[in-house]
Amino acid sequence: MEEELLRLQQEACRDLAALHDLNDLEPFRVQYLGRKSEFTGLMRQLGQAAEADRPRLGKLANEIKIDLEKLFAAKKTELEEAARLGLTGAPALDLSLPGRTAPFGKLHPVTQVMEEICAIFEGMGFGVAEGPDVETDFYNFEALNIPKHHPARDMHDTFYVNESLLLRTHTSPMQARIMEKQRPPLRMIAPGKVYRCDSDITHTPMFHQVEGFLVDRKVSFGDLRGILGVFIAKMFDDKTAMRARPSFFPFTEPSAEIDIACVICRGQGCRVCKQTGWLEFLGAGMIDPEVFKQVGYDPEEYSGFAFGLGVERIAMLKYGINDIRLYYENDLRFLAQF
Ligand code: FA5
Repeated sequence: MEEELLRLQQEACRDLAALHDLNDLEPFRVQYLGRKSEFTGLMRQLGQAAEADRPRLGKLANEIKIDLEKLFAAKKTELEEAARLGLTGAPALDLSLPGRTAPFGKLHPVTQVMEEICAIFEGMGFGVAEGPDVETDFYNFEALNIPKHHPARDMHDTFYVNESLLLRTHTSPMQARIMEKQRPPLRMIAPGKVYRCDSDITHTPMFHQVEGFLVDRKVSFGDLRGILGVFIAKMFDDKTAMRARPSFFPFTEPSAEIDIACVICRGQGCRVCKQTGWLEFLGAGMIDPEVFKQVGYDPEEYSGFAFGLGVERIAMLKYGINDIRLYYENDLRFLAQF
């Protein structure tokens, strides 16, 4: 009988170890621990054993039973946990497989271009300053020689917060804010967000500009061309031609619209440049004496140039994107390419 008990114990342990499925637990219990199991049959036969052997065999049978019940309970917990984690039936863990790397995030393409623009001007000695997105009517318009009811206000489609506060429509207010605090010589850029009630494939209601200006004695339009020429060569390449067209801004005189040779067709004429060979690039000019008077500079002593460029526009030219709205749809398939 002792041999029978030990054999059964061995078989049960082997079968239990081989179990991998919760559904196989009940058949196992019936087979080894159930009322009709071979083991229960052996327990019943104990009464027929020699009287001297009975206590020892009884003790052994009990120990085996308790042991098996414990192992069975532990197996049940193990399989239930595996099922909860969804690991049932999964192949054994292969520790030699390479790990899964978390994808890296990247800076938004507009931020990348913005940083590149700032780095180029910083390399030419320009300082960087930032100003408020919610601006006063005074700095956004009045200080820039755009009084109330001036037709130039129509160019800006302004979002007003109240009578005297608005979302700035350009970064030019930073000219006045910086100049009234510092004396020339000045060489500054002011990057930031600007807002206009405007939306189509080349315009968004929020976009980025970088304002730049330089004030000193004897600054000329030639200096402006020189600085912008270096900028264009670094941003694109030194074969990219530029030209200045007469334009109008109330805060610069003379004013110019600067174009660059189309970066897609190299000036030959294509759909992007509407067959002209040129792309509008930024607004610029010599700072108007009226602006100098507002900030207390003597226009007889000082002169300076200013320019304002649209960052999304440059990013579109640089990457050959023809719809500005793509930058703000947050489609990762688009953004991940930069
Ligand atoms: C200005 O905003 C002037 N402050 C620029 C300036 C500064 C002139 C200093 C002279 C001296 P303009 O409205 O043209 O100018 O805008 C400048 C650039 O911003 C445009 O060339 C264009 O690239 C970009 N831009 C204008 N509106 C939008 C818009 N809705 N969405 C995206 N980019 C725009």
